[in-house]
Amino acid sequence: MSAQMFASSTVARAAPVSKFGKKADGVSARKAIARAPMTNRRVQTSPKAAFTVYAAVTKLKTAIVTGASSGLGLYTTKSLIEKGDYHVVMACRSVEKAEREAKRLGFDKSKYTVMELELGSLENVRSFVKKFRGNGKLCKNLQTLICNAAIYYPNAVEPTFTQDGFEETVGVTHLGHFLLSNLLLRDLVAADDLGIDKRLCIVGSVTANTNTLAGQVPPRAAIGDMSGLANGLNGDRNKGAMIDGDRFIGPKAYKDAKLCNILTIKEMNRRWHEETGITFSTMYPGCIADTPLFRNHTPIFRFLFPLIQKYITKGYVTMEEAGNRLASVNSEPQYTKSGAYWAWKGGGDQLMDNYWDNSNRTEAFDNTPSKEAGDMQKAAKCFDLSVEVVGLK
Ligand code: LMG
Ligand code: NDP
Ligand code: PMR
Repeated sequence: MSAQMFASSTVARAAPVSKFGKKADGVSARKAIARAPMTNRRVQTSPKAAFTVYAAVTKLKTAIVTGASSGLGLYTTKSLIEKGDYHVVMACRSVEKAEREAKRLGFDKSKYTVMELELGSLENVRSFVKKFRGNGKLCKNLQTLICNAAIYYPNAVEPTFTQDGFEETVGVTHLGHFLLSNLLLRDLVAADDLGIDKRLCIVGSVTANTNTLAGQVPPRAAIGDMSGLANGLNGDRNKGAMIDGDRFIGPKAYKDAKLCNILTIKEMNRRWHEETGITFSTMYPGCIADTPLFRNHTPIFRFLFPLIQKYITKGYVTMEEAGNRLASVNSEPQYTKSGAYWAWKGGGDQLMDNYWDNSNRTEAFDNTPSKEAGDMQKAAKCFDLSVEVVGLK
């Protein structure tokens, strides 16, 4: 990929530069995708013969899931494996934990591969991509990248830092994924046509969306002029460790990172959807109030939070249900609208006027982003700054 790929002014909105553009044979990536044989859609006359041929030609689609060793990522992996036609790359910081969890949930060994991915190290992200490319079969069948991992320090008063010196919450949850998804875009485009479109999903959150009640709980997400990001997020508790350059606040760093996740998808969609055909999406899975994400909260919070979400807001969803939602967004035909921010009805997780409507909890809709999450000038600026900070330019 050339540096040109990322050269986009936040002011001038030129047509996307053609960077996936040419495959070895000079065919544009989009056309190459369109022309690839639809191997798993062949029609046969005899059912038995059809089955034999189907089994022989059907390839497992590869899905990469980051943070697949816990919570939402683990149950998304389970859901994809249960679909039958996926091989999941569990991209995890602890290979041992991921193997243990896969075994605990009884995953079919032929349906997953655990690979080490430490999102707090740019070098590790690059080496993950290299190793993934080294596995020709998995790489060739790449259908979706699911950026799910995150960390949350609700009570932190002092920032901690990634190996590259970025404030850790944003470093892992936004910047690590930003580098990963930019690098793997090329592989998504080049992968075989598996009879289904390619997807790239970064998990968002209601708490980043200030047009919801949950998003109004202080401290609210706000990335301001992004001066902290521009300076590399390496300040101290008083200045420069937050994206807005201001004083460090643990829970705000998480909500800011989730805001960047949403903005990244909106901007990737604007830049690349048309050219690559990839469906870019983000989503709010519901309030999975009992995952280890809240491990650093007080015990009283961890006790009350699931109860309140279950019985009062009704925003609670199980890890299983949330996993099905994220797996569906990456595999089902009803989620091919690129640039969408999916949320599910019910549970007080949407805009004010729908708050207590719990009559239909299964229907997903493209949620209206808050002013900041839908600000395309900010999306472009955040993207360009992130490109510089992770060294893509
Ligand atoms: C703070 O801690 C940290 O202090 C701060 O530094 C920062 O880290 C922040 O953003 C993170 O967290 C949280 C602290 C204060 O809470 C606790 O540690 C105590 C546990 C409180 C649990 C609150 C969970 C809230 C979940 C949703 C609430 C829904 C509200 C109801 C809907 C109303 C809509 C109009 O936490 C606070 O912010 C204050 C806590 C106040 C709790 C209010 C809850 C109201 C409901 C009370 C009913 C209780 C019944 C229990 C369950 C019933 C089951 C039958
Ligand atoms: P968990 O803490 O259960 O899972 C987070 C995953 O991220 C874990 O696998 C964790 O690894 C991994 N991870 C953390 N740090 C790193 C790192 N440096 N490098 C690589 N992987 C890392 O949380 P959830 O399942 O709840 O969260 C999943 C996603 O859902 C997040 O994006 C979160 O923002 C989002 N979300 C969650 C909500 C909820 O209510 N729980 C609500 C809205 C959104 P390890 O297993 O080693 O800890
Ligand atoms: Mg919230 C309908 C109201 C609603 C919903 C759906 C959530 C989801 N929360 C709601 C309301 C409230 N919360 C209210 C009124 C309060 C003040 C009492 C409140 C408090 C609260 C705290 C302290 N809520 C929290 C916290 C957290 O630490 C969680 C957080 O922000 O993590 C980043 C959280 C959440 N509330 C939610 C959801 C989904 C979360 C977890 C968000 C995430 O993981 O991205």
